[in-house]
Amino acid sequence: MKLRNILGVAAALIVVVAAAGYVVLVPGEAERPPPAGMTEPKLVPLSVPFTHRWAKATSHARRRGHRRRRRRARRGVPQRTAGRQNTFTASFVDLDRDGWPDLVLAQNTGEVEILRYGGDSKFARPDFHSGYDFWMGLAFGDVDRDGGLDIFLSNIGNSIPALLVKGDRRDDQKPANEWLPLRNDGGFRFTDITAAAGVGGFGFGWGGVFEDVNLDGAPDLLVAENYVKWSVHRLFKLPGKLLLGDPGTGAKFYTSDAASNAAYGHVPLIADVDGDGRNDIVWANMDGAARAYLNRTDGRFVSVRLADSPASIGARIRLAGVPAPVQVFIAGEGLTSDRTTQFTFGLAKDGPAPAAQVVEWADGQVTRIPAPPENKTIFAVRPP
Ligand SMILES: [Ca+2]
Ligand SMILES: [Ca+2]
Ligand SMILES: [Ca+2]
Ligand SMILES: [Ca+2]
Repeated sequence: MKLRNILGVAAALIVVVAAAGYVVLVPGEAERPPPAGMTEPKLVPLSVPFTHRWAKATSHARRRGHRRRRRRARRGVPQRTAGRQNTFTASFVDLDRDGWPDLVLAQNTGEVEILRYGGDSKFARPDFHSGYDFWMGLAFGDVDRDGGLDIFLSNIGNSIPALLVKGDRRDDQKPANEWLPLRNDGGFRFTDITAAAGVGGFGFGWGGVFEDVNLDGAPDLLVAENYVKWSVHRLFKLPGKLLLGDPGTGAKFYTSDAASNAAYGHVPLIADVDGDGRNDIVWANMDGAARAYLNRTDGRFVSVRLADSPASIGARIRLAGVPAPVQVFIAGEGLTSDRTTQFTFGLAKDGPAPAAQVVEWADGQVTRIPAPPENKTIFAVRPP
């Protein structure tokens, strides 16, 4: 047998063994179908003619960085954990409603850092510990509709055996291996609600965003998945997640395949592509064309668009007279991405109409829009 044939057979065997090992070592993803009666979103695929090659553009520099850290570790150079690896996403957002933006950082092989800023020129570190992992995506939404912004963080989940992805973690720093939804209990106290919210048992996550896709009033969660450089994901692709929030409690999620994206997702983007008032979905992908879905869900909603300017950053939008989540315009969430300035609120099918749509600007001014028209978008501009 020629050497070339022998190498071919050996390569095939390695692929088969790696695939078999992956199936044995790595659990599949959890599935939690929604209960009967829950609104399924109606999403229509849209052709998108651009391709994003993020992974290929950055992989060489990242490999060089990993080699340099390994050499330093072998020479006995002390290796700090947090701060030496990538910080994937960082967002300024007012978590305690004192009018000052606080800071949340999602970083590789470290702990999530939540830093409180009180306007006194320094950041304080509340007593919060997320566990160590490859934290990447960062989203903010009011999942329990109590007026306080809750947080969602993604990581590599259960997709890769922990012994293969140690990074800069020390032996005593155990990986979390689960995505992390945090309920904001006020006063910089946060509760891990992974199990209660049904967000455990998922795979390699990247950027995430909250959006009420099925217009039932409860924030839903979209999370990109896959890692193009982890070769087994070429065989076992992860489809990305659309998790529908429970309209009863809002703090529990169910899986839906209505916005599937098995194309190495980097981040879901939210924008009203066709201007009909319902926000649509664009998956930015690492190694292929973007994939988009137009939102054609039947349902009642009110929608407000802010000026796309720094004056809109930090604005809190809420409805008066009906239970609804608060939404906040945050410059930078998802994963190295941004979101639209259009905020859409789904309304209960037979519920009352909101008395007003209220925009609380970061400078303290308030714009109140009484009896907002349903199923269309209105514009709000911060007063001078
Ligand atoms: Ca604050
Ligand atoms: Ca909340
Ligand atoms: Ca929803
Ligand atoms: Ca739309």
